[in-house]
Amino acid sequence: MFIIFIIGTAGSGKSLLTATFSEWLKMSKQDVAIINLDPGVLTLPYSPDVDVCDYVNIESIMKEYGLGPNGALILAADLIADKIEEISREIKDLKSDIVLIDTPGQMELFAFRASGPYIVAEIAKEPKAIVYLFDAVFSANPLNYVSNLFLSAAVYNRFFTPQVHLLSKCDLLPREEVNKIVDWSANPKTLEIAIEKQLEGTKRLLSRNMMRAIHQIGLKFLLIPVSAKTNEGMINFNTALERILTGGNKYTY
Ligand SMILES: Nc1nc2c(ncn2[C@@H]2O[C@H](COP(=O)(O)OP(=O)(O)OP(=O)(O)O)[C@@H](O)[C@H]2O)c(=O)[nH]1
Ligand SMILES: [Mg+2]
Repeated sequence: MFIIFIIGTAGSGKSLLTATFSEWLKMSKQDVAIINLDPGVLTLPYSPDVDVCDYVNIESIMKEYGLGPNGALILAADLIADKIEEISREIKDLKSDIVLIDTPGQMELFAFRASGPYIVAEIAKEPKAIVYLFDAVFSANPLNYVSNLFLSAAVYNRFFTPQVHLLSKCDLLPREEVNKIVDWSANPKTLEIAIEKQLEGTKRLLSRNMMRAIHQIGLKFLLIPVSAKTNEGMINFNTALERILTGGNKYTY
């Protein structure tokens, strides 16, 4: 069994990618299960095999503890951690080869609270990977791109789990723009040139030093462009995951 967490900022396309990639895997005759770990979600573009909403309910948490929606989401993250043994058993009983986990809309609830790394560690003692989404439209500007680079480095620093980086919603940008962002990720020099050209003052200084710091540590964030609407990039995404999780073998035989 392989466990794959889909992480990204709010609205970056986590849930739809979970839906599309699971369908793609099913078409390639892979045995896949989907877990929804977002307690605040109202509708999902897939039917989860395990749903955290069966364990915690945001509305009743708001009523019971007299909290607003954000306070309730924070408390829900801790309540989910408390239920991890049951959730983990449910996942194990599915006996699937691949488990895709859609994480909460607000990334910080999962990535930057104590419960997140605890959930990742306890959910299953199986090989894991994290998929971090760079929203293509947001990342088209070097300032936003560097902010996202920093967030993905922060996520890596929290989980120390192998990470795959995707440029999501790439159907929303012209091909040249997509190639430009992918080039920034493959070749930091081109990113530096874009920063020099398009930014000035403190924004330029900060972006340049932030990206240099990340590259000096040796962290790599090569982006694979994907679209959950057109299925573009699913093969490359799958190959990157296979490489990380199995050293190049198929998930199942
Ligand atoms: N064009 C296009 N739109 C997309 C793509 N992926 C997601 N979207 C749209 O972007 C919006 C957000 O997508 P979601 O999949 O809900 O993103 P999310 O990260 O799960 O969002 P939250 O969980 O609410 O933070 C929806 O309106 C999707 O239809 C894509 O590949 N292409
Ligand atoms: Mg979602």
